[in-house]
Amino acid sequence: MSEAWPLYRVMGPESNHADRVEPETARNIYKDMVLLRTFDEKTINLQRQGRVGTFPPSLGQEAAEIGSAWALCPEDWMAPSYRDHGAIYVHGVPFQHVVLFAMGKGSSIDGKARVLPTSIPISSHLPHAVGLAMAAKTLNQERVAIAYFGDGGTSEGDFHEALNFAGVFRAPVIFFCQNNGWAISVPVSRQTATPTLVQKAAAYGIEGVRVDGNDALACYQVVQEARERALSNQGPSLIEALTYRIGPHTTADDPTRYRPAQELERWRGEMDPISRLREHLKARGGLSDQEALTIAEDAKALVNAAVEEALNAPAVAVETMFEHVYQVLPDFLIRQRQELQEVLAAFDKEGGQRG
Ligand SMILES: Cc1ncc(C[n+]2csc(CCOP(=O)(O)OP(=O)(O)O)c2C)c(N)n1
Ligand SMILES: [Mg+2]
Repeated sequence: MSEAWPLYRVMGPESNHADRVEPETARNIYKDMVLLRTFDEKTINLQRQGRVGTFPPSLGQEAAEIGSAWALCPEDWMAPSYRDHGAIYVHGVPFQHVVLFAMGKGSSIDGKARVLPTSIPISSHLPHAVGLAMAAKTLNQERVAIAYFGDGGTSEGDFHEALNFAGVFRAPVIFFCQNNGWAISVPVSRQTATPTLVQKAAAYGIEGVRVDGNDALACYQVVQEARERALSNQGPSLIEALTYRIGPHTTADDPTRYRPAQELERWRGEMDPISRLREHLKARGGLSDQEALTIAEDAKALVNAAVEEALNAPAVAVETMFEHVYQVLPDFLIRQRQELQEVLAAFDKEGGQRG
């Protein structure tokens, strides 16, 4: 059955689509992928030192995150999940914000970029993306919405409801599923009885595309094409980006307890998304060794400076947990906020140490 859904590839010997990415865009994608990995490695180290809370790394998923987000326009809406630090950064959330968010000291939204608050509940943001897409369609606005989620997300009712509604009403929305092989300790083979995730598109009468999720240029092109379809009233797309979560689910997880180590080798080696793009760009004359070194050094400097600043930033006010969900806060939440403020005030009065 998976032969009916061939992998869309741009790079490497098994390429089946021409490379249509502008040289400058391709370099920028590479730069942001290096930045994301540098940020990831740094944040994991800080977590191990007890200076950052639980963190979900993107290691291995840089191409899917960054390549896809580069195909969007700033007017488009993005509904991210907890692992999508790279995508939100590309879509306009300042890097400083991304760092503060990872450290639990800020929100993933800055009020300017069209990015929804990061969704921790699995797939609950998919209907929101459909709503945003329907609003754009109703208002004749030239924009799409994209939702990022994982393989595990396809088992949620919200996934099926969102795809069904979007299919019926031709909502200009892109469902971008990063199939990274695992939903915490549950392998994809226990997530679904179908050989692929993309084939679920057929049940909802929408376009389905299966892409090599470690091929950044392919991820860019498939999202660009899905965007064009959405804007020309051809409806939504489900994209399954086949990738791999090299690291743990979060820093609180130990994958050696459920995952065979040899599974990692290929994904760390020949399939590594960053070295694949670097070699591709070098081969087409779009990057020299010296430039690659400079990009790596610049990424380190940027990450170190942002992290330093974030470490020195004050802790976020607990009351912010009530923000960004409702435009007008319901009475019961106003009461809860009031109670919380009273408890905190009493705590402070007694000289308690917060944080
Ligand atoms: C509605 C809901 N159910 C369960 C959880 C607990 N949970 C957190 S992450 C996760 C696995 C998600 O896996 P996947 O969708 O593949 O995304 P990945 O973590 O691999 O990026 C689960 C079940 C949750 N956050 N929300
Ligand atoms: Mg997963």
